[in-house]
Amino acid sequence: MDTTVTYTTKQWQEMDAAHFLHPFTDHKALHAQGSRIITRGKGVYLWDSEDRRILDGMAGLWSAAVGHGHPELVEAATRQMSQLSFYNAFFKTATTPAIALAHRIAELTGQRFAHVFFASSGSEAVDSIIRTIRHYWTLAGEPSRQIIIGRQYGYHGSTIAGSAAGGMSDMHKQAGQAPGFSHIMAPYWYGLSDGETEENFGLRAAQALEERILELGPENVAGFLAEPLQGAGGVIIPPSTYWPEIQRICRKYNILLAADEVICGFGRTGNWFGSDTYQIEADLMSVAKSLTSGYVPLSAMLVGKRVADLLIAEGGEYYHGFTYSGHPVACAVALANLDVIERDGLVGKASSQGEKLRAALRKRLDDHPLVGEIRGVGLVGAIELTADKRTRAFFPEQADVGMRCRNHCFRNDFIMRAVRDTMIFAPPFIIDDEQVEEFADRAAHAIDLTLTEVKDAGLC
Ligand code: PXG
Repeated sequence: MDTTVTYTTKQWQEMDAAHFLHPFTDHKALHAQGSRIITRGKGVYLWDSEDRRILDGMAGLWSAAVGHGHPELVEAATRQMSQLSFYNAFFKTATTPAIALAHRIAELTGQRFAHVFFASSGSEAVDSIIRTIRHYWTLAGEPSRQIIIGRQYGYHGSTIAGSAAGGMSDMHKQAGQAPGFSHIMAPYWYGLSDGETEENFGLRAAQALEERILELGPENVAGFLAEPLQGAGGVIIPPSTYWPEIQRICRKYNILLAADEVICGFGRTGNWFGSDTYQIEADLMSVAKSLTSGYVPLSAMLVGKRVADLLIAEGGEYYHGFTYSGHPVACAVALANLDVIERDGLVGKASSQGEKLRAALRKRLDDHPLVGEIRGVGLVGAIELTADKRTRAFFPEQADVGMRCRNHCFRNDFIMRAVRDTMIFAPPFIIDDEQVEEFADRAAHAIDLTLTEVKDAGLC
């Protein structure tokens, strides 16, 4: 079936509504409106079934680091599929792309993470981390250490374990709460501070971890799981005081620190890992998204020395794995993707283009009545929409101002995500100077349209 021309847009929308259950979607609302059908992509742009060109400010879903349609990744997939489309790694076998990729990732971390376990999604990598942490403590002779501490607004995927570790209360309500998880406040200075300085707030938010460990009893706490910066929770960038204090607390109570680098990993923050940007010394990391630029599903759990030494020294069956752990095609695409990122200096570009993008946004929006803050690091950022620029007051939740702004973006062929009333973005690393200006123009236009709508609705 030719999936681009066989049907009209309306026919695709009808088939979509009849059969395709979308992720994280109010299906009733979507069916009333109809999906936008995306048919192709190149660089920072996507095209829909009406041949409208869309500027993709979210890189797919935080993933397309090298942009859409990169021929070298396509070629790597084709070559590997022709040679060996799949073989597993369960029964004393391995494929060459999986070995080469594990080796390459270990090198990229400077051998701080010398062991790599592959899965397909970020959720699976996180799930692997949780069970590996618990297994570690059993092997270490402290089996009572079961509790994983996460954070409000943390996002760690949508499996039962991922959603339980994350701090999204709506997900907890639907999925049911799994035992063995606890959550502390987010280091969200803009949204949660009591007027204290950013540095003091960062310390307070980190010390919530120590308080919780003492409440639960250190002998019951297995690990702390956190994104270097919180992506899906609204691009919450921690104050500079936050991570050093978290690190101190983890060391003091001997608990394992796991960095969920699914969004940050492989350049997004302007360094290879978010852990480099914030000087986090984690025991385990999860990566996905930019690992293959999202061309094929692939994720990994990276295991540091403390855990690997015990796991390997003790031996005994490790009862965990997925059919596609180390899928050769996915690993071959990842290797080609890392080649492109390295050769084209895309980690440095994420940093330099990110700075240009924030400057372009600030030039247009710093004085805008609807904008409370513009923040970012590398090529991930956020624009806070506010009802009152002076007090940074939030709009009432039911006013859905973020969603209104997202709709204006989308109608005008531009993609930013809304989290509450925070507009977030994470474009491909290959975004050039002209596209940075286009991005800022489109964002400013959508925010202007939102202001008019919000005023008309009497919300400010
Ligand atoms: N950890 C983090 C930090 C993530 O951002 C996952 C784990 C789960 O990955 P998978 O591949 O299982 O989806 C993620 C995923 C959004 C959005 O709207 C973000 C994600 C997924 C879907 C939507 O921002 N991040």
